[in-house]
Amino acid sequence: MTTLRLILGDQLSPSLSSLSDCDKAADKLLICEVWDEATYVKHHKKKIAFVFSAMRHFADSLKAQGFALSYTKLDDGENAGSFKGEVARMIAAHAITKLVVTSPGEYRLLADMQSWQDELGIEVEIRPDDRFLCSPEDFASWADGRKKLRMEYFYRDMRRRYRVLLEGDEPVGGKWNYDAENRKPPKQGLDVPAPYCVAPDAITSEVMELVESRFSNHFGDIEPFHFGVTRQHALDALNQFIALRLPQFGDYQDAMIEGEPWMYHAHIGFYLNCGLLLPLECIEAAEQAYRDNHAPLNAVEGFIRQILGWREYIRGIYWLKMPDYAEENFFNADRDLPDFYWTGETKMNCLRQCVSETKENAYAHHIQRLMVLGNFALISGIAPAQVNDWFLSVYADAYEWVELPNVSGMVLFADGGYLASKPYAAGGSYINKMSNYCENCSYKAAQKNGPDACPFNYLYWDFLARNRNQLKSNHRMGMMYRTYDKMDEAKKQAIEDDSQLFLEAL
Ligand code: DLZ
Ligand code: SF4
Repeated sequence: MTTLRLILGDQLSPSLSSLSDCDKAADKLLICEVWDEATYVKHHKKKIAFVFSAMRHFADSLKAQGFALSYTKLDDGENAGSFKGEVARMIAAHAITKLVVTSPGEYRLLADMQSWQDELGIEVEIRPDDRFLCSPEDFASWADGRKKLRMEYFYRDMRRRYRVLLEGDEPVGGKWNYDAENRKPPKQGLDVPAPYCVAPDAITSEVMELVESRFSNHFGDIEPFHFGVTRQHALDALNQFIALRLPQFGDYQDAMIEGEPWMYHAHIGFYLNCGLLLPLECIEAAEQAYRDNHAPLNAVEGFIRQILGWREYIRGIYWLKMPDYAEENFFNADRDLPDFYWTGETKMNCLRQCVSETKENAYAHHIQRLMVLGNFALISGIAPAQVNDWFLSVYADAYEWVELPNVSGMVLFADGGYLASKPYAAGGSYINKMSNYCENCSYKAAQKNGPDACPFNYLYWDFLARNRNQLKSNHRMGMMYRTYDKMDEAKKQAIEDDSQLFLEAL
């Protein structure tokens, strides 16, 4: 009568539900590096190295606490290559009668696990992942009866439920949302602090060699590697963000500067999404910084909204809408993802910068992902499945529960407006306003048509024209269609011709 507790690579939290009643003397724990997980999309090398190193460090910390943990390395001769195969090996070796696991972050795995009880012939208990602040059941009852969901109302409920940034029952400062204050363009001479960096230790170095040899055909640079890989590192990264970056996080949330991939963002998504940090401790640290007069309200509220509001909201949508959500394609977009998403070889400097930083860091900040990489995919009509695959594989913080709704819903509007009220499409002038990328571009941001014009400019209007049927009843798009309709025929023709020429050359 032995219980096995399986811990996945994004479940590196001691408070995990699958461990809550663990009997150290009797139960077995399993953490395993498996080929299936490392290759179901071709993850960035740095992402695999990060996850494996964090898994190995977490396993060591559990062993040091006296847990009977088996760890399977990718190259172990007997490695079965899949979670189910590894569980089966444990059953054969240790007379396991029951498996306990915390519900995984991806639908495909949950569906797989639901068949294990029959296939493996032992009791399988899948427990809720209570590291999140809103359960799928709570979210479903919040969403029940609403035709369209809006994050803002969900977020207000969460603020009240967790009593975050409240005075009595009202929001601190009188407003729930200070987003309007969070769009300052980058100033000359901003002194952006260096990001949190940890030199690779022996475990990380070993993993880096493994990744270099086994995943050499995956996208991305393995060096330099400076992510944290332990709970203490993750806490240090959080504290460094609160101390050095949070005060300006709000102001420059949408700003992009060439050669400054990290800006004032937190870069804690890697740690949060694999379990090395928990959401409430990040929220509390930020609120404390406001109460201590260390950071202004627009920054603190904006940061908290990402974690308490947006992160929980999109996870709720994921579990509410899967598996159909992965198939959504409102605009019937079917163009292949251009090669430059992998190579960075394009004359468009904004895309070149964002791709090359992604390749180097397995990271790009929110507005690079949304307004440059995502916006381009949206307005040029790239097939959602390919865009989703790209985002899921290249970012070290990406798991499908977080990636899919962000990309299909927020970036591509592929769900037709279930998650967002309008497509986040924009021409070159927004990128020009919020970045200095256009200064070093072969194209001219101010030029609207012709061979030197910024492609975002004509592609934006072409996107509206192409998708008029789908968008004409969206009242938030009305003004843009009225502007388009006022253009003379020659201008409309130039938009169509330039777009066709450009898209064919992709
Ligand atoms: C991302 C990832 C990778 C690359 N490799 C593993 C692995 O070998 N073993 C593991 O337990 N988890 C890995 N992960 C994280 C899983 O993909 C993640 O737990 C599931 O997708 C559920 O969110
Ligand atoms: Fe990007 Fe257009 Fe600016 Fe070039 S001009 S950097 S393509 S927005």
